[in-house]
Amino acid sequence: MDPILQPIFDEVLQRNRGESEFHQAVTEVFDSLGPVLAKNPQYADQAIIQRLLEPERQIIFRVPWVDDAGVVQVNRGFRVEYNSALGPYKGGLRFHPSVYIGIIKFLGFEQIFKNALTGLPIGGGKGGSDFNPQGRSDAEVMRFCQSFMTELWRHIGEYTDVPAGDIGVGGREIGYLFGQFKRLTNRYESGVLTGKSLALGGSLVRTEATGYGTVMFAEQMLGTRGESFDGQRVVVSGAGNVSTYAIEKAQALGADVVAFSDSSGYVLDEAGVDLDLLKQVKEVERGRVADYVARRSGAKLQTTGSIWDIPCDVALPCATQNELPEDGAKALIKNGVKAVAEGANMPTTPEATTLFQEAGVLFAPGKAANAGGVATSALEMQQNAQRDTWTFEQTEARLTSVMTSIHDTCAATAEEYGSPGDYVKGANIAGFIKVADAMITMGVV
Ligand code: NDP
Ligand code: 2IT
Repeated sequence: MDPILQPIFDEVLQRNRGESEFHQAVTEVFDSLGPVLAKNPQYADQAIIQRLLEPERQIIFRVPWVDDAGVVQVNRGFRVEYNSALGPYKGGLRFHPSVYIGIIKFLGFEQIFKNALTGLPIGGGKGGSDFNPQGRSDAEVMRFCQSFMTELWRHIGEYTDVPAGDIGVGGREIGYLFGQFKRLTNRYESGVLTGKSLALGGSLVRTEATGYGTVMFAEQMLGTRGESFDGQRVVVSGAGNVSTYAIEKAQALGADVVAFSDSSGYVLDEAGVDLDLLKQVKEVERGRVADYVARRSGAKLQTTGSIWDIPCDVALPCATQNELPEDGAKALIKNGVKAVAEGANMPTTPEATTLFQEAGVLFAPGKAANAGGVATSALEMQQNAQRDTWTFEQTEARLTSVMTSIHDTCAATAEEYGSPGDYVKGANIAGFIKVADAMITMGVV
């Protein structure tokens, strides 16, 4: 690590004890910043790094609710309003039992740079709860969301902080959250949440945007080596929002997608994933991957081993953090993988990332490759502000141009700072400079 950054990192460890995912996300950014600080002494002089590391505001709250059996449950709610140099705090809410402050801070920290890369006016934030929606009825999810919003409403607003979905939070949850916000504030403020259903002022393409955007980015990356998705064999982890629409776009570009997963195991379907069946099982029935296999002859469910053992040309980790470790990278490289693009946030461990880069595999970090979701959220905010709705084609065209611009910015920045082809450095440096310059312009605030 750069000598200017090492003492700052030591302090990060000291002041944020036990938050291993946050430490990992900071290390990843710090590993890119040495040449930037050498070229731009004003960032160190103005303590930009120290200010960026400290969230502007962190809210932790009790979320009590009553389950269907009449038992009182207590969860913990979080909203980390990380950085608003470029616009209102913007980022998703995650409902998953693993959620604690270290996960929300890693996601919020990454979100600052990701949102900067979109070129749209959004700051960075993240929130969520350790609530586990799995196995809960619609009525339980509704009561939980209403209790969660009963605290959150006072902290958010279209000019302040605009939450959206993430793991465990989709259109259903956003609808319940919006309903309770409206009831508490007596304001139909569409721009306070994104990822809304169309009936509540949502945007076309927002559902598809993260997965589509990840594939668009990977397509651009493959293009630099004269390749495309057409005819490639693709493995996608996860079976949620990002995975489903990454599969849809990869198939549309002519790829052969043969595998997906959830936390119960992975499915190998050599005939090519039946996306209509996957959507029926996951989006409509909220089932498990075993329900897909039960209705699809030839598809096999594996509950041991790793999805990354399946030979493929392109791997798209789209489930969760640290799901692609060193062993997975070794197996993918041995089997000749050409490109890896992160649909999830920080799915590849640092050791695995290094292996891909050393092996010359094209590698797209999440803060660039999965930025299509939040970019389309910003487009939803634009439509809400205009009280307008754009067509699917118009919105997808904007998404395509944002993803192309992020790709080109990352590639050009990597080149400028002496690491051509290194999209990790390109993304970290370009995102950092955008936020740092805005912070300097505003003085010490
Ligand atoms: P979903 O809840 O729709 O899907 C998550 C998928 O990942 C499910 O298949 C889930 O399986 C699996 N998964 C989640 N946690 C784990 C775990 N600990 N171990 C194994 N599998 C797991 O979430 P999204 O698709 O929205 O999000 C996926 C990733 O993409 C996350 O990293 C998120 O932060 C990131 N992302 C999402 C964006 C969005 O717009 N939604 C935007 C940018 C990034 P199971 O159901 O069994 O838990
Ligand atoms: O990680 C992410 O970028 C998201 N979960 C989407 C955030 C958003 O505000 O749309």
